[in-house]
Formats: sequence, structure tokens, C-alpha cells
Amino acid sequence: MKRVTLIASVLLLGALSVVNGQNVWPGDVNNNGIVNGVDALYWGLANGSKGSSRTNVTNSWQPQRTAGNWSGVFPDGTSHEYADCNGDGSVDELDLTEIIQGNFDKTHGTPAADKFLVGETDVDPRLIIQGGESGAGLGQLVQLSLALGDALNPVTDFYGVTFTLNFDPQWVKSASINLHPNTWIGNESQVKVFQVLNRATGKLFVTFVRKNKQPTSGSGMIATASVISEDVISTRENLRGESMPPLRFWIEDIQMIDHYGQDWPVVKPQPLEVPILDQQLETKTALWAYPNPANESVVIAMPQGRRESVKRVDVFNAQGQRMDLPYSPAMSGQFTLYMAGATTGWYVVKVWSETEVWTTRIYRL
Ligand SMILES: [Ca+2]
Ligand SMILES: [Ca+2]
Repeated sequence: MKRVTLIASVLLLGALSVVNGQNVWPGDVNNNGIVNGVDALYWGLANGSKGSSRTNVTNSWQPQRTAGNWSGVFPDGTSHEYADCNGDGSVDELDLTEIIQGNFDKTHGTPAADKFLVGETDVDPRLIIQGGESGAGLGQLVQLSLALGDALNPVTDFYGVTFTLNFDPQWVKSASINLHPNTWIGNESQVKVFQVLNRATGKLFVTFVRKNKQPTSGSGMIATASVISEDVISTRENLRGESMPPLRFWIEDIQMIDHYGQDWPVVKPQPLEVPILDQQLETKTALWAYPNPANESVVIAMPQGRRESVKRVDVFNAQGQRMDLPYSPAMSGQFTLYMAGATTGWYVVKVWSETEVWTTRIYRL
């Protein structure tokens, strides 16, 4: 691996520490203005450190005056006290699982961007995501696996890695990650797995960090990811009898550190595409919509033979907010939805008849 000069970054972070003053924001361990997976990495570096406890301890998202008198420091000079998120004088798992988890994604001031070094192919270790070759049935579990480093470019002095697993929230119902049972990065007593799922934006924030101040070296499997696809998917593809778009996964914002807290570049994997098996589509996505993608209006109909008068229509945007969109008088299980007042993106349409509720997704161009 290549050594990377971090003097500029260290100077920048040092300057920020001064600007932010002597306050701990509970969860922002590297004191850069945002709580994210990098703070979980830094937590691992400081785990076990002890110092003075703070007065007026609270977990709430507000600045807490430092107690000082902590001997441990991160490479950029920030005190290990910032990893004592709950202010009890000790850095332990509660600081991670309660405070970093609870204040995840919160910001103060103007956050300074975390460093995500992009590796050079065939020079630096790569992160690999694979699996799902046999496809995903609707509503069913798909297992993915992740590896870090390979025989040609293994990882030396590994201490932790953080990254974001991205996916289309329209297609994925849930996602979680576990340590691979025989991974080289350590067992569950040596490695902390930290993850936060943001279902609305399609992001699983992941950190694997050792917690014993000892590095390890190796390559290969590190984790398995469990993903469940949505059980109701309706798009223009299946309405036209064409194949469904695949479930797509991609990884961003990778930071890997050694036991000194130094960053090492990692090669980002190519996006992974998992085909959706469509054997269940016929019975589960029978609501008809045309055209889809839609411009200003779209005709929506219940399937032939099951058309009843429409009792209610609800439209939700990708953030789950209910939209007030007009629709034509709903006769015989068919109506026109007017989308002039909707911006570009995905919408979920729910239609109530006397006896059933139908759902479909429409893309507004
Ligand atoms: Ca931070
Ligand atoms: Ca603590």
C-alpha cells in the first residue's frame, strides 16, 4: 500500500478543532460537524480510553463543555474525550450503540467533509460486492457477500473500514449486514459491527472496526448482507411484458484506517445488479397504468374481470408524503390521474375499491 501524506488534512482538522472550541457534540467523535460512520471508526481507535467525566451530562444534540484531562489523542490531535459521547469518563460500547447511533447524521456548524480516499486499481486493496446471481423473487431474501482485499493486493495493518451501501428505495424493503463467520478481520469479540439504515434514501451506513487497538492483515470475505426486495413492484416493463429492471447496489464513501488512525485508499467496486424474478408479477401487480412513465396524466385501471367502482385514491411521493392530485370521476374501476402538479420522480398510487386495495408505482417524467 502507498503511504499518503495527510499533513494538509491534519492541519485543516486542527484548525477546525480550534474553531469549534472546547465542546463535545455527543456522537461527533472526530469533531468535523457531522455524525456518521467515520465517527464509529474513531470510536474504535479510542475504545477503552479513560479520562475525566463531564458535568451536566446529556445525550441530547447540543454542545457539552469538555472536562479536559484526557491523555489519549487521535492522530489529528483531537482528544479521545470526543469518543466519550455520553461523558461518563470512559469510552465503551454504550458511546457507540446509544449515542453515535442515536445522533447519526446530525450536524453542527458547517461540517468539514470526511476524507474518502479512492484507491488505484491493481495497486490498492479493493472492496468487492457479489451475489444474487440466481436472482431475487419478489419479497424474498437475497444474500450478498462483501470482500476486502485479494491475493494480489491484500490489506496490511487493518483496523477498520466504513462505507455506504446504496440501493433504490423503491425496490428494496430492507437491508442489513453481518460479519462473515470466518472473516480475516476478526471475530465478534474483536470487531464491532455498526450499521444505520436510512430506508427513505436507500442507504445502509456500515462500519466494521476492531476494538482492541491491535491491527490485523489479510484479504477476502468480511461480511454478508441480507436484502429483502419489495413484494409489490409494478413498472412499465412488466406491463409491457418485458423484463424487470434489476435490483442495483453500489458502494460509496469508503474509508479504511490502520491502528494509528491513518487512512488507506480502497478501490471502489462496480455496481452490482441482481435480476428480479417475475414469476409472481402476474398475481401481485395487476393494476394497469398507461402511459408509465407518465407526463401530465395517466390512465389507471383495475384488472379485467375485477373492476369495481373506485372509492378512494391516494398518491404518495418518494418521501412518503401524501400528494393532493386530481383524478377524473372514477367509473367502473378506471380513472385518469392528473400529474401536472407533481415533480419528476416515483410515486406510489393506492386505489381502494369496496373490497380490495391496489397499489402501483408510477414514474412522472
Ligand atoms: Ca464526525
Ligand atoms: Ca462513555
